[in-house]
Formats: sequence, C-alpha cells, structure tokens
Amino acid sequence: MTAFPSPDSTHTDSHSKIEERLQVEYLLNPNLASETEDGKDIIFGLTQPQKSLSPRYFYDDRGSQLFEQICELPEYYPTRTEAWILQQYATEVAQMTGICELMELGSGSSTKTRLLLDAYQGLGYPLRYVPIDVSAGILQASAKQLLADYPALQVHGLVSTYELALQNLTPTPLPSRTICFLGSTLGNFNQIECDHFFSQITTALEPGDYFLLGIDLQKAKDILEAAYNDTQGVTAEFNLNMLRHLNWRFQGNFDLSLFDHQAFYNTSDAQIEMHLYAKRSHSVRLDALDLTVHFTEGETILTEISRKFDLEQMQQYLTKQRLKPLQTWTDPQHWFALLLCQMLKS
Ligand code: AVI
Repeated sequence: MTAFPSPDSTHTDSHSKIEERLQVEYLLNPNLASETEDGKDIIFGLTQPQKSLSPRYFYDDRGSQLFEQICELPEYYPTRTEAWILQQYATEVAQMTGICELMELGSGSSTKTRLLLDAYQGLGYPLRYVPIDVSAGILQASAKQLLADYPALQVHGLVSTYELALQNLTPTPLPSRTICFLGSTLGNFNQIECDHFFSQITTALEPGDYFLLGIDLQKAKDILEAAYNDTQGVTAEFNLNMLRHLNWRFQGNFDLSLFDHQAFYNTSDAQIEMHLYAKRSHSVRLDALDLTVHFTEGETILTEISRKFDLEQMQQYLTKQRLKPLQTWTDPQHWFALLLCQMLKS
C-alpha cells in the first residue's frame, strides 16, 4: 500500500463558486505507487504456479472507459439492476439513515450516487458527499458535474485507496456517516481481502453509522457467463487491456495477439473467474521489473474473481462484523441486493 502523504502531496482546491463547495485531498502519491509496491505484487503473481495479476491493473484511463462501456452492455445486468433497486428504494434508505454524510468507496462516475442524492435532497436534508477514488481525473470531473447539478451540495473528495481513506477519516460535521460500497466490487475480493476490508470498515465507522452495500447474487450459470463474455467483445478488450497497461507502465513486451480472454463460472467457489489464456508457448519481458516470464501453451493468468453471494450468508457475515442488517432490498428476479447495515457498539 502507498505511503502516507508528504506535505506537498496533500493539497486543497477552492477557486470559483462551485470550487467553494469542493475540496479535494490527495492521499495518494502516484509516483510512490508505481515501481515499488505495484511491482512486487506483479512479480509475485507472475511467478506462482497459477499466474495472477491484481484486478486493479485493469483501471488505467482506457480500462476505466471500457468498464463504463461494460456497465451499459445488454448482458451486464449488475449495473442496471442495482440502479433499478436504488430508483425504487433510495428514499427508504434516506429515511432510515436520516441526515448523514455519504461517503462512497470507488466512486468512479458517481452515476448511481445521484439517486441517493436526489432522495436526501427530496427530504430536505443537507447534502455532503465524500467520493473516494484512485483516479483524480474521474473524481474531479464527476464532483464538478454533481456540484453544478446540486446547488446545496458540499463535496470533500479523497484521491486515495480505500485503505488510506479509511485510515484517515476525520469526524463528519453531520450527525452520522453512511459508507456506500456499490456495484458488487466486494465480489472482486477473496475471503482474506474481504475480512481485511471489513476490519477497516468497522474500525472507521462509529457506532450508529451506516454501511450501504450492493452485492451480486448467485444465479443461473448461463446468465453469469454471458455477462462476462459479451457478444461485442468489450469485456475481452477490458481483460486484454491489462497487458497493454503493464507494457507501458513497466516497459513490457506482452503481445496481446498471443492471449485470449476467458471467463467462466466456477460453481463450487460461486465465482466468475477471468483469465488471459496463452495461445502458444512464449516468453515476456518486463524491463522495469527485471522480470522474464515464460508461458506454456494453454497456461493462463487469473486477472479477476467476481464472487456471487448468497443473501442469507452475507447477512450472517455482516452481523458477525457488528454490522447489523437493517433492511435488504432486491429486484423482482433476485439477481442483485442492496443492504443497509448499522454499526453496533463493541
Ligand atoms: C468492478 N467489478 C464489480 C466488476 C465485476 O463484475 O466483477 C468488474 C468486471 N469485470 C468484468 N466485467 C466487469
């Protein structure tokens, strides 16, 4: 994980009228993040019997654009299903939390957040939004758009990893805080990462604060596999783009034409697995990491897991974390769920 900010890596913007309601803090120093920490996990991942790379390497500028396109695909149901649930129930969420600061982990374009902001605004509540994202560009652009559309909104953005942001939370001026973790991003964590994530969440939240979680639920294999093997090939491009990203970031020579996208549902582990499949035996060099990797024909790199959850098990797990599920909303087909939890006293 990246180091804490040095004095010159933390600064605050406040210029024009919109800017007066916008504060952006940089907890992440991109120069520190590149060749040190990132490189180590790549070397580790590419030298294990099952090669793997962290899904965070999907998200360079091109990867973030491709992900936005994925969210619009007919086969990729999670985004529109979660948006439908929010459209139906955001007012209930706001009524249950009362006045609170909305903090969003991995805020991206903040599209679904608007449904929540509309609900809080509709109830006449003050609007304070804390988006957290590693991409300063997306965070700034979406915050400015929100500020233009919501004249009473205050935004305090954090350019940060989840970990750093949760470690550096300052008290909110509002009566409580709701941390939102939408889009089933939780599904991209393995169980160890998931446990670690929740220990950070429950350390950051005060008793009485809220946690709003969006999760993708278990369903028929063909629906799941179609969502990660779209007919337009956008998901394949998203997957292969990780190699392009590593090429420019670590002076690599991955030949994208030597790999195929592969995504399948592993029923016993209840997870989609995305791999990059080597079509023939060859070697790849990453100069910046002084690393040469050999691929045999048919060998794969695991680039992502996307776990699909059982609602009851998740409710039990959250309860064990001292996050009491207050309400669960789902769509008519039970494909996706939104859970509002409240932090209990220890
Ligand atoms: C970001 N995350 C929740 C997406 C998912 O469905 O696991 C990433 C993704 N990978 C391929 N398509 C979408």
